[in-house]
Amino acid sequence: MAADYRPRLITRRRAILAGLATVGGVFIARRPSELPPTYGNLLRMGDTFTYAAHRALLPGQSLVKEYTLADLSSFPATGTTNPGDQKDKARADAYRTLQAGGFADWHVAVEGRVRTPRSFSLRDLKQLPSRTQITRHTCEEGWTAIGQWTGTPLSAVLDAAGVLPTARFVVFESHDDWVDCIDMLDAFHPQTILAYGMNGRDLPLQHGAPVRLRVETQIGYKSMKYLKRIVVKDQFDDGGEKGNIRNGWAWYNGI
Ligand SMILES: Nc1nc2c(c(=O)[nH]1)N[C@H]1C(S)=C(S)[C@@H](COP(=O)(O)O)O[C@H]1N2
Ligand SMILES: [Mo]
Repeated sequence: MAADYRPRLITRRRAILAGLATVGGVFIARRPSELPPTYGNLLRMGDTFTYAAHRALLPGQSLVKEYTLADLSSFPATGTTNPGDQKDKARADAYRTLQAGGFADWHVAVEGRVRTPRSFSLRDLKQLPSRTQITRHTCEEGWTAIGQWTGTPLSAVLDAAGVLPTARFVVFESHDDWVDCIDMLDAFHPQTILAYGMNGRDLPLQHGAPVRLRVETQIGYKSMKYLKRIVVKDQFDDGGEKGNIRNGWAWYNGI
């Protein structure tokens, strides 16, 4: 499976320029065979177009720009900054307990359409190959920041569990009760990582400790903090009430 998603070392900028040169033909010739099914209403038609255009114009695994240490900026924390403070007491307590133990008992489950459902501790993740990348985070609220992230490529975790050939989406759940998903192209993208380090240190509490997702090909809210569970699915899953589509956010928001 992983072989289908082998990285191609070409920058997204170059890919976009090359793509635009032949936009009409390329768009028709390389239109993704199937779009995620649940965009639902008229206002979300732009998302479908963005998704189709990205999937058609960009070679699947082109990399986003990476920066140098000299480019690091201050990095605000938004949304949940401590799941121990959330209203739901059971969830808050569960997170506090993990935190009090230095996350030694934290695990992320990898389930669903995989050959071997597994659970990874922080230590397990650190024993898999690691990747460090300095990237620009873009929040839908209008700010950007550059940070360095270290973690395990999601592809390594998915390969360890053995994704079944029919699988098409990867769903994520967090300790603050977020649900979101990405498609296989983003899941196996070389810069999509489960990050446990930020700017050379353990991932701080406010930025998603102990492990967050980094989806560098999409806008900030796709990079889920406080990861808890990963479920591989054959079908698109909008996350129901908790999912970002029903809460007015775009499911696909490529940059
Ligand atoms: N679990 C969880 N993940 C989350 C959020 C959140 O509130 N909870 N906020 C999102 C948004 S909108 C952004 S911009 C980034 C913020 O990451 P940061 O707090 O490290 O800057 O995380 C995203 N992932
Ligand atoms: Mo955001």
